[in-house]
Amino acid sequence: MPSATARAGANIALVKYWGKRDARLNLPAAGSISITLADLLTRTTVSPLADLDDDELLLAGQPVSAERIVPVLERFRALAGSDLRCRVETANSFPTGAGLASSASGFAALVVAADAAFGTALDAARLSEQARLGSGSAARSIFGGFVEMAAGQRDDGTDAVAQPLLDAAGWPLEVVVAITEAGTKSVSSTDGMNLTMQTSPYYRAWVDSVPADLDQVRQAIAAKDFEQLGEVAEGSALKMHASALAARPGLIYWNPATIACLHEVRALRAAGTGVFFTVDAGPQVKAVCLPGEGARVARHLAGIDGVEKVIETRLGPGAGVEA
Ligand code: 2P0
Repeated sequence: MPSATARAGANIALVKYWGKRDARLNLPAAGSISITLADLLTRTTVSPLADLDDDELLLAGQPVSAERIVPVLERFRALAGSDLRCRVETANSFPTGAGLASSASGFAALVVAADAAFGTALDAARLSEQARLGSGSAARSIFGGFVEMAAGQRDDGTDAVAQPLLDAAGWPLEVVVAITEAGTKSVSSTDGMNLTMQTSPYYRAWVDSVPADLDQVRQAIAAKDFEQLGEVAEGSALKMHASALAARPGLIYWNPATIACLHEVRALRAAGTGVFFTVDAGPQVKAVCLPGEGARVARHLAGIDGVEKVIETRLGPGAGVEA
């Protein structure tokens, strides 16, 4: 069986995913809307090999535990009627495990490469479902541009998949990522959302508030209304963190530089720059900018004490196989 290589971009949610209705099938408690990024890429090669006893995973050339990817490969083996174990080689173009959504681009690239290697020819919705089983946010990285993930209603999760809303060229927003702490991660997203679900008095209110945000963000994207998009997206990020802060023990993902960046983004906006922020389960700040504003926002964020690095990117395409 030939090997196959795929690429996928990380994504950042504008309406956040934080909580599950079914942990075993990784079904989200609510929908989410994200943008897929062009330059924060995972590249993954899947090689089914006759001489392997177990699946193997190499991250940037180093052997690491294959535990999280074996179930994904098992499903492709079952679909293909194959028992071949795989060598999987993967590398990220950005820091891994620091709140930059490496599990999203990672599982999206993995399922697209596995689908090609095993010849299963799944359509995009089924690829999104397979990616979701690896990591909820990965379902969105199958598609480019603006993407909506459905919570779905079915118990088997076949309707909990993402779909594209608008491609990257349709509204070419720019994104600046301010890295305030490279290479660390306090509490994983999976653990953080479990703790929030189990202990935060604000969890239910958070979940109940998501559908209205989805409606408003869908409308803002259709109308290219940047002001409305930013207002709802900042609110979604802050509400998600508020629910996590109220868990026991409270989850504090931010550091002083994170907060300084949030204030700087609001100061830039007050002075006329088209920009809003969002923050995921880590200390990095993502600034979403109107086309042409990214370089200026990057200069400002790079000047903040505690910002180690800024990455400038833009909206990008969905996951795909490399020729
Ligand atoms: C998001 N995050 O919507 C939210 C906001 C982080 C904060 O999706 O348990 O790694 O694997 O489904 O996908 C990160 O959560 O969690 C995430 P699992 P995942 O982007």
